[in-house]
Amino acid sequence: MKIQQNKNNFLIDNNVSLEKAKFVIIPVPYEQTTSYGKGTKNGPSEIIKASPQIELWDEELKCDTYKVGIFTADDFIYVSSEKEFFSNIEKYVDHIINSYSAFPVFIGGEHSITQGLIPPFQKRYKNLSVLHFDAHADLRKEYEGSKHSHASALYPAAVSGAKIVQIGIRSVASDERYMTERPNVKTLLMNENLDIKKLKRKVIDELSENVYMTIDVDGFDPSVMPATGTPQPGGFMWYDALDVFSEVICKKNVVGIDVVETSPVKGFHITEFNAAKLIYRLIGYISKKRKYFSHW
Ligand SMILES: [Mn+2]
Repeated sequence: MKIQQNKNNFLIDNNVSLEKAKFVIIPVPYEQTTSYGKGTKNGPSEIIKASPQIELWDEELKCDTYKVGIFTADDFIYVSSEKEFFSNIEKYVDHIINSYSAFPVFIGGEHSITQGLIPPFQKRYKNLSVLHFDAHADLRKEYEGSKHSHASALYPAAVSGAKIVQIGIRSVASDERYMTERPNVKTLLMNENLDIKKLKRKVIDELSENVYMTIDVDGFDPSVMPATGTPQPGGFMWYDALDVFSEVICKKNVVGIDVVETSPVKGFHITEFNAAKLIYRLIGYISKKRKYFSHW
């Protein structure tokens, strides 16, 4: 399976090969089940398009993180059917994480892609837990006739028995509430966890050592990430979210990340800029954890 380079690179055009890269960005412009605002299929390309506007020198981490090598893979696209897409993406992710050492960062697309992203990590890493950052619980068995719905993004992982720690949650349907009562699901409602220091402690206590992070941009407050299909008031502010993400990356072994549900609005660029900055900062935290730069 040959992984082609994207015609547009995240942040900067460089000639790093996937073999040498420390990070691989994988755009997944999948959109089949969005229930309200459409446009997540344009999320990855607009985030990548905005990314060269982000300063390469990271003002928090005080380094040019990109120098570690970031490879941008070609879009992983939907061809014919949901069933085929999810079976293909699992094989693709399986191949990437078992053939290359680059840390994978997936950009969605709608949140259902996470259903295909997590299983290969569960095969590869023992006792994988999931940090789920979202306004919505996404634990419905199916929604509007599809079990691959964005509203069911975490359902398969939950029934697989993986520990799932949900933060930012402020929208739970009555027919998915029973899922939040499973022993392996910890739903930390936003309104009950406004003290970030305490929240960080709970999150660290609940997660296992190996962690996959799935970040729906609607977990942020709409003032931070306004362009998303199903927004909810009262989400995470920028620095609080970074505080939680950096803590998890520092204390655990984070093995993969996805950032989903950016739904670009023409002429209104806040969300794709902020998502690009978020992805670069997360790459920075992982680089720091792995001591890719000597000054850390
Ligand atoms: Mn959501």
